[in-house]
Amino acid sequence: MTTLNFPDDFWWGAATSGPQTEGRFKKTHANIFDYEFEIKPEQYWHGIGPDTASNFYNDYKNDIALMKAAGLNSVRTSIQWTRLIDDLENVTVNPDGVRFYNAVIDEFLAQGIRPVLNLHHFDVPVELIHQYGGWASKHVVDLFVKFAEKCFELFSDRVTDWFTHNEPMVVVEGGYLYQFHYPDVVDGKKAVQVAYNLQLASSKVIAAFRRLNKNPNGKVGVILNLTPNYPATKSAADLAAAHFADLWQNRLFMDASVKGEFPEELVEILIKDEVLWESTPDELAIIRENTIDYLGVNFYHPNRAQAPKYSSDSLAVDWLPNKYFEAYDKRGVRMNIDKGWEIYPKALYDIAKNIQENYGNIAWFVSENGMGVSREERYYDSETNQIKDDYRIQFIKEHLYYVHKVIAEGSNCFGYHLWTPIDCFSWRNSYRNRYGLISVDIRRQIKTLKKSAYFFKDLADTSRLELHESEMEK
Ligand code: BGP
Repeated sequence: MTTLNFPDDFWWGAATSGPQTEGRFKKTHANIFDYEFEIKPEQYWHGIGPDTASNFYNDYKNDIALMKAAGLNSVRTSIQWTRLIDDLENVTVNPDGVRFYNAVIDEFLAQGIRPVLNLHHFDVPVELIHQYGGWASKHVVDLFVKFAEKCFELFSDRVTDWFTHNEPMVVVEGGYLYQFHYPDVVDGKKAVQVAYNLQLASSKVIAAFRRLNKNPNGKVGVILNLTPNYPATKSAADLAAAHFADLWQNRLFMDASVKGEFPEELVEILIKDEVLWESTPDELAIIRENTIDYLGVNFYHPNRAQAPKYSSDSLAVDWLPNKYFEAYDKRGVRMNIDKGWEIYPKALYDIAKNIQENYGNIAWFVSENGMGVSREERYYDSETNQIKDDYRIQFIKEHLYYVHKVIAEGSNCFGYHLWTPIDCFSWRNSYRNRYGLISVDIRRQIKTLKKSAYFFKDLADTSRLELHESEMEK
């Protein structure tokens, strides 16, 4: 048995988002999920949409008390643009939205929990897609900046920790390449513009934060889903594929957010392929001058890449980034079979080393990590009235082993947030995979601490983790 000690002021917390918890109650606008559920409810697991979610809008006090009971000292959620703003063009605020987010922030603070607020968690107002083409439009970028300005004016007196986007690459992939989020477009050139516009939005919001933030301790960052792209083999073709995947999936947002510029090599490829984004010198200056204070890293599973089997240099195929790489499913690896994701904790170490060595050792935290499991009621234990989620505890421990190791080697990591405090709505998967420390019976809205919540409370209270040999070096 080994004992690992973490820093005293470490963020022990969990992350969620507005659209996945609040429910649609009293919202003036529909985000893409609200809308899609109206028109295609069958796309959602068991026909369950975001309209009630985990009822955080009504039940936030009870939920925050449960988060406290699970030991969380910091919690990330997001402000829904579709709740806070009434008139999206003229940016007037909705009084009930302001009341609600004030009440949530004050309740977190009253419970001694640090509220961490994100501004965009995939939940663009659907009418901005219908009117302007969503993130493909720079007008939408500017409307988002105005929404962010309102957030800073209203809440930055009490909230010190802000993030511009959650996983912008998922917006690009889900909405414009691989059809897992509305508007389900497949258009590589548009995807490139959307990626650029999301970065521009993040940088402009950071500029606004520098002007409007009311709190001397205030900081702003972005949350990126990063993973090494491990090549399938050491062949030159696979190495080149993994290299491009890294440029596209990781370095595009990472370099622009931390260093203020896009990777030159990626820009050259996009120019050669005639799909580069439209930008202006003024915009590029904004990106250069408004880099992040700190970084959130979401990590669930590693990516592996191989050379594409078929060349898409054919005239019949429009440009897609997959011209250069294809996902590689390695055999014989550990899997979370419910979600279909590989479990490989060491990747978190590799991510951290990359941040340490290539990004000036910028301050960062694990902003999401977690294990989604289906039919979790299988693990219900009537004696303790708990879901005995030992697999989740194991998953957390194995990842924390590497977080500890890399901190000991000088990495500037200041926290670990699990996805998620309370089981929440997960887009088209709805409530299929449960990730929470706290379970929710979605019909009766009864919430109960799982075994992992008690484990997490002990961890947060002591900043100490006991590990067996078998839980290390996975
Ligand atoms: C991340 C998102 C979260 C959450 C999580 C779990 O990509 O930031 O919003 O959904 O993944 O994944 P899933 O919901 O697909 O199971």
